[in-house]
Amino acid sequence: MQSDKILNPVKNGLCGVIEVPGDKSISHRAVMFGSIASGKTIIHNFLKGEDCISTVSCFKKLGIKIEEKNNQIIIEGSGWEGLKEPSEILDVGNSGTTTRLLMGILAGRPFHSIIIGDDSIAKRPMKRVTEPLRKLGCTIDGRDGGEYTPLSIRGGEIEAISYTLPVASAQVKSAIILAGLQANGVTTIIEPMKTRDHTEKMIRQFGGTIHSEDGVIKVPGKQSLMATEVYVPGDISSAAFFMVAAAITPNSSIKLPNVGLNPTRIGILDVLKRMGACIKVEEIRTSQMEPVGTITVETSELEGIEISGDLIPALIDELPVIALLATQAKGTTIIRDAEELKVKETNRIDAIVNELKKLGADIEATEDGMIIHGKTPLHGATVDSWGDHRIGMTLAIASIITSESVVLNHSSAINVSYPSFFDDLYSLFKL
Ligand code: SPQ
Repeated sequence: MQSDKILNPVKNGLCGVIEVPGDKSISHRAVMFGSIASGKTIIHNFLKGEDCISTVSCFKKLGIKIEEKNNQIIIEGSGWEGLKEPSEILDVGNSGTTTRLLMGILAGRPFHSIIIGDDSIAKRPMKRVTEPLRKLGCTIDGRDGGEYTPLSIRGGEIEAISYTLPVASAQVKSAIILAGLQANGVTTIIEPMKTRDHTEKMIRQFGGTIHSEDGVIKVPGKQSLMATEVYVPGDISSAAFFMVAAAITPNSSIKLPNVGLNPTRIGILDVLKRMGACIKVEEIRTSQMEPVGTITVETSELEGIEISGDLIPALIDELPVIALLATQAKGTTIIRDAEELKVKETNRIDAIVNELKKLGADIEATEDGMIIHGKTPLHGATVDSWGDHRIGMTLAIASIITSESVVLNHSSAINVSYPSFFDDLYSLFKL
């Protein structure tokens, strides 16, 4: 993957309206639920990023008819029984969500499958999912005792369990929920911290039952789901790049309509407000079960803050771009309790600290986060995405305010979640 891009700083500020693409987490889940439900599921505003395309490709290999018509994804599901033993290996590409949620679905299916992914997936920990699924009675093997891909899964009859999540992870929670839907009995999951709840919402949308109260989730087993129509809201994790761009660039204002505002995902709004950003959230409505609204951010005077604790799961994917934001805030920003960043597409603490330093940032890594001193002018340099879409987009946003051009190596990693990112970014440049 050699895709270098020369990025020039903006001269006159950023201005405009960007409708960011569909939410990645919700797009994955819509394909998965459409594939296990009975009937025709229609998905609107599906994210055509590489990760979600990997999910579609895996379910096609599992025998599900999925096609794209008039910009909609149409899935013909026949319930759980519609999934058939694949004759080919299931390739999840770069997608952790595909890997882990797929494992949960396959745990209850009476056949054998093999999951592989790219070099990044091969380094991401899977025992966090393998272990609870084994407790349900599924047979899983993989490198290092089931920690790493390739993974071999033989599913079948499974029994409900009660399980306390050792890490705050929506992917682990979702994998157990998806297995629990097929198990004998009621599966109980205890969540130490609230994580994104798109899986729970979508079960209800597809006519299923799930109870969630005070961090305890109960999933009755042997459930059948019914196909439905899904409208995917804009991805707040993609919108975050433009929120930060507007806040740190002089003479700028960016409006972002139709952005998903699920309370488990809006930590970035809290951070921007606490740092003193000029931000407005309006036109809030509920689209199906997900809140949606319009966010407007303008050039802002920012102050450093501390970001830690329960807030971390609500902004985990935004922390690289929040680190950039903090370089333009007066004072010190401390990010704690974010060790999960080390097991994403890259070690995102090392990646962002190394790359922002090359641009002149005053930033240091800690055991569980970062410390950033601002406000620091940024200069040109050659930087690298480390093959991680969120690192790539953060560095592209940084290049808007550098004093010279930035060369971004491996920029194509961005296609994982936002293939039209550069077109949208350049549309904001004022002449
Ligand atoms: O799918 P993947 O590769 O894990 O994607 C990332 C991302 O930055 O897009 C993380 F690397 O998002 C995860 C997120 O960090 C998507 C996700 C989900 O859809 O359930 C949950 C989070 O991961 P986790 O491990 O905290 O559950």
